[in-house]
Amino acid sequence: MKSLLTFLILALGLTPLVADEPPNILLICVDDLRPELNCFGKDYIVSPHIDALAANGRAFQNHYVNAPTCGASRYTLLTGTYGSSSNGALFSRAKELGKDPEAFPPSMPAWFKENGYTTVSVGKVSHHPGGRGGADWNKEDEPEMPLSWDRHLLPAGEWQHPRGWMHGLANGEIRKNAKDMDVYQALEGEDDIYPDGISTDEALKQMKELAKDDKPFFLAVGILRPHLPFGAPAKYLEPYKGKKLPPVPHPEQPDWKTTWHKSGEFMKYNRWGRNPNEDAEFSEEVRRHYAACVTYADAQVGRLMEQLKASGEAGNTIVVLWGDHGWHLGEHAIWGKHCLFEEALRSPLIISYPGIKDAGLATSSTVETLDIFPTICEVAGLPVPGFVTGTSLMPQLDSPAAEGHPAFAYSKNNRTVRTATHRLILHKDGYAELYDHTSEAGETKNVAEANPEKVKELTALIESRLAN
Ligand SMILES: [Ca+2]
Repeated sequence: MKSLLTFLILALGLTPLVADEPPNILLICVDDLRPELNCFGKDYIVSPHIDALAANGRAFQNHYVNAPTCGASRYTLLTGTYGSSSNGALFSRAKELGKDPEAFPPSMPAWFKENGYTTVSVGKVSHHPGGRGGADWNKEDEPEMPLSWDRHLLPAGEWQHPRGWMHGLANGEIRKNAKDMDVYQALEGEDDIYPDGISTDEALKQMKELAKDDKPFFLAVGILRPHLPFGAPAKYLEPYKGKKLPPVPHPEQPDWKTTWHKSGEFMKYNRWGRNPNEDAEFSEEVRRHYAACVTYADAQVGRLMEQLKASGEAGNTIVVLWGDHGWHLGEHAIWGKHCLFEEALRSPLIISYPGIKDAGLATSSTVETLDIFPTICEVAGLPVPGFVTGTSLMPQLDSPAAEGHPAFAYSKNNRTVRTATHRLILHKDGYAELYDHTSEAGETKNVAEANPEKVKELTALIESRLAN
C-alpha cells in the first residue's frame, strides 16, 4: 500500500517525504504566539531556532486559526473539524464519546494511532496541559481526549498540578488570585525555574524513548509561553533591555461596532494597576517581556530540534510548528485575544521535512488551521480521512506560489472569513464589518456600507461553510 501510494504521489509530481519507513511527526504547539518572529519579517525578535526550522521548511505567512481562543482553536487542530467556540470544546466531545464511542470520528492523534503510530502528548497540546479534568486538572478518569494518546503527559514539578503549571511563575509560584501575581517577570535562573523548562525535559525524555522503538511516533509538544503571565528567565530579556520597539500600529480603540474585547485576563494579572493604553513606558515593558517569552519558547524549540538530531530521527520526521492564535499587544487598544481581528487570528505555521522543495521560501497563500490534519497525512503517506474539513497544503509545500483559499473563524456567534484581499466579520445580529486589506486603512476602517456587493458575496461564503 505504502509503495503504491509513493508511486502515485511521484507519478502526480508531488513530493511528500519519501522514506523507507513511515515518517515520525513532531508537532510543536506554541501558546499565544504572534507571527512576530525573525522568519516572519520582524528582525527585532530573537528567534534563531524557529528561524532555522523555517529555513529548512515552509513558513506560512498568512495562516489563520479557526477560533481565537486556546481550547476552541486546539479543537480544530486536533480533530480537523469545526467545533464550539468554548475552551471546553474537547471536554464536551469527550463526554459524548463516553456515552457513545462512535459519536465522533477519530481525532488526529487517534488517526495516526490507528495507522500504526505511538502517540504522545507533552505539555499544553489540548486545552488542559496533560489532558485531564477536575479542579486541578489531574483527574485520571476525566480524559480530555479519549482514545487519542498512548501517553498524555504534564509533569507539574514544583507547580503541584497541571492547573498550577499552566498559570505558574518562577520557582513553583502558582496562581491563587491573579491579582496577586506579576503580569511580567524575569528572574535569574535556568530554563526550569519557569514551567516550560520541565515539560521540555519530559518531551526530550519521551523523544529519546520513542526513537528506540520500531514504530513511528506522533509526538506533540505544547510550549506554554508566551501565554500570560509573561515570565521567562532573565537571560531571555537581555536582548530587549532598553531597546526601543517599533510603535504599536493602530493603538486606538475602534469607535464603531466590532468584536473588541476588554482584555480581562491581562487586566486581572495587572496588579500594578497600570494601563498600557495610557502608559507608554508600561506598554513597552509589557511588549519587551512578551518578546522575552517568545525567545524562551524559541529556546525550547531549539532543545527539541537538537534532541531530534541526536536521536537519529531528524531525517525521517515531519516537523510542524503551530501557534494556537495571535495576541493583540495594544493594537485596537486590546491586550489579549478573543476577538476576530487580524491580530487575534493570524498565527505562525511552519512545516518542515527532509526533501521539501524550495526549503526556506515562505508562502503568502491564505490557509487555515483545519488544513494541518490532511496535510500531515498526505506528507506522511497516510490516507486522508473523509471527515476532515480542511484542504491539504501539499500544493504550497510543493510550490510557495500556489494559491490559498479563504480562512474561516468564529467566536461566540460571530463569524468571519479572510480572503487574500478582504475580511468580513458577520455579527450574530447580522451587522457586518468589512475590511479591505488592499488599502492602507486595513482593519481601521469598516467599509461595509460602501461595498454591499462584497458584503453579500462574503456573507454567502461564510454561510456556505459555518452554521450560525
Ligand atoms: Ca492560546
